[in-house]
Amino acid sequence: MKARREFVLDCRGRKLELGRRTAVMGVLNVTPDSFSDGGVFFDPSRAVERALEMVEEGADIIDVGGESTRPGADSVPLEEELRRVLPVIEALVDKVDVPISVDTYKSQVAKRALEAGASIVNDISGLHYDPDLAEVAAEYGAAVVVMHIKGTPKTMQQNPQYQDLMGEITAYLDEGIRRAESAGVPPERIIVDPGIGFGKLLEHNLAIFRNLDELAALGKPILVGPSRKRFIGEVLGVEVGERLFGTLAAVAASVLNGAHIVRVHDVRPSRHVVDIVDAILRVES
Ligand code: HH2
Repeated sequence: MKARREFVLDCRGRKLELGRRTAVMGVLNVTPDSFSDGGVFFDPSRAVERALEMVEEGADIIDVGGESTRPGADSVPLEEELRRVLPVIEALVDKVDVPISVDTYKSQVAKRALEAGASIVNDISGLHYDPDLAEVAAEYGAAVVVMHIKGTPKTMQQNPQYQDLMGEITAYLDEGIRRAESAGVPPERIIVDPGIGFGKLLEHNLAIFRNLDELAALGKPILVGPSRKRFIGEVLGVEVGERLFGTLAAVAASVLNGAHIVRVHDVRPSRHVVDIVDAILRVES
């Protein structure tokens, strides 16, 4: 088993140590239609309550999103996305001590979220959709998650095919890193993510978990988001509400294969799993 490389992620001055202890990013979808928790936290006060609960449960980052990117989803107009995420971020910055991330590919949403106090931009397009996003992140000193997607949420699951899965993901992420760094984002503020379920069939998702350590060649912390996703339903034959144990298995596999951060809805059980896997990884052999 290879040791994870250690990093100190600078999120607008807040330092997050990565590598010895897995960081848990808690998902907060302020949407009516997200695939697993749509509508549950659409009310801003419920969303804030859930964020506080996730911090209590061991979340190291809260990821606030205002647009579902589930397969087939349409994009949400800018004003609507702002109306969803801003009140929640504004309320949270004074209440939580952990970095807040904004899950958006739109530079104008990122800008307003960073003005409100967010410190990470989580871009599912890996800086490939909005040409201004990298500069906004650089301007505000934010950290950036560069994620791989093949296509767009609307069309990504229409029979995606790869010649060289890990090679293509790595090349796409490498290009995202290049865009971030040439816009002025410092190298130590970039995270990479293979994008589980984003333009991938079951065999692709499983191969990503198995070969995740190949992404270490990019020299950045690795984030993986397996939470409640369709591949779990495909293997186990269970609906979205019954995917906790499958999620936890994928979380364990991710950390064993080099993930530094896991993005999950179920923070407490994930925290327990990563604490155990971290302890195993730290023991002298
Ligand atoms: N997955 C989703 C959304 N954002 N960001 C990163 N970095 N990595 C992921 O794997 C990822 C992500 C999709 O999950 P969810 O937010 O639960 O659903 P929806 O897009 O329907 O809101």
